[in-house]
Amino acid sequence: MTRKEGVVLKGTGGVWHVRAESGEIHEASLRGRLKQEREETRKLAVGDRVVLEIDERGTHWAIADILPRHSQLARRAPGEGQGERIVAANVDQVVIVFATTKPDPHRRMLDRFLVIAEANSLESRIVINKIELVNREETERTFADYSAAGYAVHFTSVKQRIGLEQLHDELAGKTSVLTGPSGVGKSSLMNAMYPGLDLRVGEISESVKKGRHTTVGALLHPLPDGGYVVDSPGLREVGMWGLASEHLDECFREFRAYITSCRFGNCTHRVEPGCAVRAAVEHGAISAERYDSYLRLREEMEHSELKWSAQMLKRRT
Ligand SMILES: Nc1nc2c(ncn2[C@@H]2O[C@H](COP(=O)(O)OP(=O)(O)OP(=O)(O)O)[C@@H](O)[C@H]2O)c(=O)[nH]1
Ligand SMILES: [Mg+2]
Ligand SMILES: [Zn+2]
Repeated sequence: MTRKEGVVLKGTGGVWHVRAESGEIHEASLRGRLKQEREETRKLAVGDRVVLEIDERGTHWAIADILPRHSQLARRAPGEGQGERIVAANVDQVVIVFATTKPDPHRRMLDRFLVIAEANSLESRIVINKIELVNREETERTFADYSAAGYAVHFTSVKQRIGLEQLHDELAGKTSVLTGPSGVGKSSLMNAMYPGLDLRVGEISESVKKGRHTTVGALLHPLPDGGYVVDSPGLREVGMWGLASEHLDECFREFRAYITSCRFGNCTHRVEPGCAVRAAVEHGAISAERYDSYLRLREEMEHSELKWSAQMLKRRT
C-alpha cells in the first residue's frame, strides 16, 4: 500500500487538501477511526502533518494518521461549549502587520494580537508597513516598546521596497500566520516578496465582514521557497478565546520578569501595595502604554467572565 506524509492545506465539507512532500496535492478524507477520535481529542486543522494512504484500486486517498503537533493557534470562546477550535496547527510565528498611517496603527489591537499569540505560546513578529509615508526615526521610537519587550519589529515599504528582503528571510521555511487590519498592505507585501504568487491574504476577512461567507476556515499557502503562510479569517474574530484573566499578565512578555516579585501571589498589578509591575512602569522599565493596554484588556476579560458565570448560574436554577 502506498503511504506518504503531507501537510493539510485546507478542508471543506470533509474533504481535506493535503500537500505531499513532492508538492503534489491530494484530496483526502479522514479515516472513520480518526473521525471518532477527533470528536474527543483533537480536530484536524490546516498545518497538521498527516499520513496518507491510497485505497486498493489506487483512486482514493485517505488520512490514516495525524502526526503530533508542535504548536497550534486555538480559539476557545465562552458560549461555544467545551470544544476549542484550532485555527492552524504547527504554527511557527504570528506576523502582525500594521501601517504607519492609512490606516493609523491601533496599539490596543496590536497588543491584543500579541496576547493571543502569547496565550498560544507562539512567537510574534511585528511589521509596520508604509514606512515611506512618515518619518522613520519617529516611528521607530513609537514602536521601541515592542523591541524592548523582545519582539522583532520590521519597518517596510512596498512602494519603495524597504525591508522586504529581511521579512522574506524570516518567513522562509516557517509556517506563519499573517494578520492585521484591512488596508495595511498584507496582500501587497506578499505579492512584492513573492511575485506571481496567487495569494488571497486578507480577502477572506473582507468577505467575512461583508457577510458573504460565514464559516470559512483558514488556508495554508505553500511559499515558493519553503514554508507556509496561513491566511486566516481574521484573528480579530478569535476574540478573547477563553484565557483566564489572571493569566493575562504572563501574556505581556515584558511583565514576566516582575510578576514573581509582587508582594501578593495573586496581584492584579492595579492597586496592590508592593506591586513590582507597577514599580517597573513608574521607573520606565515597562512602557506606560503597554501597561494601560494590560489594564483595559484585563477589565474587558473580567467583565466577560462575570457575564459568563452569571449566565451559568441562571442556567443551573
Ligand atoms: N504608500 C504605500 N501604500 C501601500 C504600501 N503597501 C500597500 N499599500 C497600499 O495600501 C492599500 C491596501 O493594501 P492591501 O495589500 O490591499 O492591504 P491588505 O492588508 O491586504 O488589506 P485587506 O486585504 O483588506 O485585509 C493598497 O492601495 C496598496 O497599494 C506601502 O508600502 N506604501
Ligand atoms: Mg489583502
Ligand atoms: Zn503586581
